[in-house]
This record gives sequence, C-alpha cells and structure tokens, in this order.
Amino acid sequence: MNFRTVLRAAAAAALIGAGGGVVLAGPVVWDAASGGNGNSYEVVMDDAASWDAAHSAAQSAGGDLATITSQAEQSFVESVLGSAGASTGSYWFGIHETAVEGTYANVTGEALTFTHWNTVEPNNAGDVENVGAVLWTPDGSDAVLLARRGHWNDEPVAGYPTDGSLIPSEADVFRAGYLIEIAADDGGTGGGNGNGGEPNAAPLPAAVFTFPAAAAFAGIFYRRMKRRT
Ligand SMILES: [Ca+2]
Ligand SMILES: [Ca+2]
Repeated sequence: MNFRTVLRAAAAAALIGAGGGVVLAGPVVWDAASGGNGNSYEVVMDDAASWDAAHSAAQSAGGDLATITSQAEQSFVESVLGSAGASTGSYWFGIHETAVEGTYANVTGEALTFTHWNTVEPNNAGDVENVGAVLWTPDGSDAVLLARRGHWNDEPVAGYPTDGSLIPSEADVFRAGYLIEIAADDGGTGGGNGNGGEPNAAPLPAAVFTFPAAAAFAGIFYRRMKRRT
C-alpha cells in the first residue's frame, strides 16, 4: 500500500464514521451484467470492532453487514477479499443467531437458504458464539487455513480474546474486519437494508438481538460438545 493509497483509505474510513476501521476495498459493485445483484461491497479492516459495532458502522455507511445468500455471492465476496489483499482473520458479516440456539438469520430479513459453514460449525464453542464471520487468509501456502478459507464460523459478538484464553485456535479466527453490502438502490447514501432493492423486511423480534440473554438461556438448556473453534 503506497502513501497515496493510505490517504485514500483514510479518507474513505472517515466516511465510514462510527466504525473507525480502514476501508480496504470498496465499494466494489457486483455487476448485474456478470450475474450480480448490483450491490456494492466493502472490506473494512478493524481488528477491534465487535460484531455489534461493525453492524452499526455498516448501517452508518448506508448499508448493512453483507448478507451472503447464494454460492455466487459467496464467490463474489471471496473475490473481493482476495482482490483487496485482506489479511488473515475473521470478517464479520450479516448473520446472527436467533433466540433458538444454533439457528441463524440474516440481518436484512432475507431467508437463510444458503450457508457456507466450516466443518462442525456453527458449534457454539464455549457456549458464547452468536454471530457469523468469514474465515480468511491470503496465504495459499498454509493448507489448514486454505481449506477453511471463505467458510463461516460462529463467534462471540466481541470476538475471541487474542491471548487465546477462550479459544486457542488458528490465526483466521481472530477479528480482522468486516464486510459491508450497500444496496444498489441506496446509492451509498444511507438507509439501505442491503438486500438488493427488495422491499424492506419486517424488523426481526427484539429477542434475536439480545445475545447475552440468548446465550445464557442456551447455556442452561443446551450445552454442545466444545470443539476447536
Ligand atoms: Ca447480499
Ligand atoms: Ca464456532
């Protein structure tokens, strides 16, 4: 990244506002001519933002955390991460757990008919995982990370502590940033729901956003086997 690029990124980050992260790539339009939805996608580097903070920042940017609703969109998101040179880590995107342990929903209300979970995920490791992240690495030489690249992991809203005290695991589980999707009909000016111009879905019940309460409830009644991530 040269100095001019850094300046551009810094200026773009200023537009993001609340998030405090640096826009690494974006907006990248998923062109309708190539089968896309016309929406714009951004990669924001921020290794400190919780899923909630990233969600707020994405909405402040005029969109929402990206929803990945098809294999084609999954592939596009991966191409954006790859083109951006996104560093190894987890990137928040637009799914969160509902009041039902292990059942996830898109933030936009779009049906969750496509998923791309990594093996054994979502596993609610440590009984504290309630939101989704895309595992990523630019390192094609690490076979373990490469096999997981692009797949989804359920993670704690605050991310994993980097000292490994909660989940000692691969480098791609730690927070690196988040993915924004801005609907084509919003023009990046705000208020979008990121669903590609479809009517706004009815708001989800407030209960689905009460992660700590949901996690506590789930922890009492439903303890899963603890697995690696
Ligand atoms: Ca989407
Ligand atoms: Ca997990």
